[in-house]
Amino acid sequence: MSKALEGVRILDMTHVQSGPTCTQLLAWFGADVIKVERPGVGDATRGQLRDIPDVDSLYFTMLNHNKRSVTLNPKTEKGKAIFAKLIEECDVMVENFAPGAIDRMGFPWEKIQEINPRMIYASVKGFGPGPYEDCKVYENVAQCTGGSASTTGEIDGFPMVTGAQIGDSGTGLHLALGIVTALYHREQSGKGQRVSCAMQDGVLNLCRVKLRDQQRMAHGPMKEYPQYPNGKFGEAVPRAGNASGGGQPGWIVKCKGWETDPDAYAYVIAQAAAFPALAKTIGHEDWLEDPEWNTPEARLPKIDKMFDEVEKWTKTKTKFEVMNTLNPLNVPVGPILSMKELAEEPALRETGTVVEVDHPERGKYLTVGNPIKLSDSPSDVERSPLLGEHTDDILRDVVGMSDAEIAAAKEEGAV
Ligand code: CAO
Repeated sequence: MSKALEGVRILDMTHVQSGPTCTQLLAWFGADVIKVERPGVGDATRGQLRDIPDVDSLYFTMLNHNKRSVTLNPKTEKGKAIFAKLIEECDVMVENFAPGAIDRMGFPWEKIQEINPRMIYASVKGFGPGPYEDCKVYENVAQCTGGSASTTGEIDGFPMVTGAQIGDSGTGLHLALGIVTALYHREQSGKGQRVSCAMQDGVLNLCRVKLRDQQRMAHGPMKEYPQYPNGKFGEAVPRAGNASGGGQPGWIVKCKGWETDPDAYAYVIAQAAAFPALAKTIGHEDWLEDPEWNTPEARLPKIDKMFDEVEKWTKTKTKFEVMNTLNPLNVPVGPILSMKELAEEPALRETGTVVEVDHPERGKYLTVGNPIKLSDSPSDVERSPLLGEHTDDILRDVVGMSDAEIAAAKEEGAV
């Protein structure tokens, strides 16, 4: 079986998280991803949050699998010539430097197109065109400016960022889709094009339902929010704690052991269709005949009381017992799984979603593998490259340089 993106060559000028997430996905699907790094320095994340001295950090290794690393400084004379040749030989170029950095290297889009009209040039920036287009942006800035933080958190608390990297990895995912779409388009048009993703836009896209709610507010209170009917709505979509946000009420309830285990909780959704089964299980068969409880409308003003009753039952069961009891009854439910539990989960190991990888300097470590499964196109996880590990190979085989030319380029500090 061949890999889906075999034959696609990617000039990877990405660093930190958003760009590398994108090119790692493409590498998993079989693209030849050539990561260009500054000679002697490399992607800054190689040295960030290090757990083992002088060894590439997990931050770096977990975002740069299946890639090759070439060191190259396109700001030198020789480096520019090598870089131009790489642009000629690649199908896609991806970068997420601060605005203007690639232009300052001497390679604006017009020049890239001139060198290779089939090139797809993909960028992540913090913001799209507008007042903030020149800003540098990291994950939490994107979460705050994209609508996530203002809609996340305790009902009466301050805005909150989430652990999921929706600004970085989320935008990397968007960019990957833009790239394969442009590759598909190139099949017919024969031409490359620019693909741009702003982190603010990516986060807002993931917060789509909250912009929906902003408009719903004009037509009366949103009944699924915990502010209804006893609290207050302001002018903007409020934070809703752990309310499910959809049409079905949901909440996080304590499970057996919660006093000492910070993750002994489960999310329970009181979907109308499954309510009779839920009520019976928690010992509230009486609710089924009681007009105060037996319709979603009657329950709505006292959702908190309903979950208090659910919790009285869940506190007597472990989160897995809650899952195993309610799931067969069609009650939507999920245990709160810790990272430790996810790392140890056998089913995730079997599907390749959690993978153990061997690294020559750090030894074995766990990573998240490709979460997108294709039935006929396998995707294996291979360790990240050491800094410049493939410089000679790439200069020889892709750029077409002789050993003497490679030695001279090294001498000049171009690679
Ligand atoms: N050889 C020589 N120089 C190189 C090089 C190479 N191979 N690769 C990069 N550089 C240079 C660039 O040319 C640039 O120099 P100039 O500023 O002089 O033009 C510099 O290194 C990189 O600059 P940067 O401003 O991108 O890096 P930073 O660490 O200061 O900022 C970040 C990081 C992420 C805030 C910024 O890159 C950014 O806003 N990127 C876009 C948004 C983004 O992707 N954010 C998510 C990051 S993941 O959390």
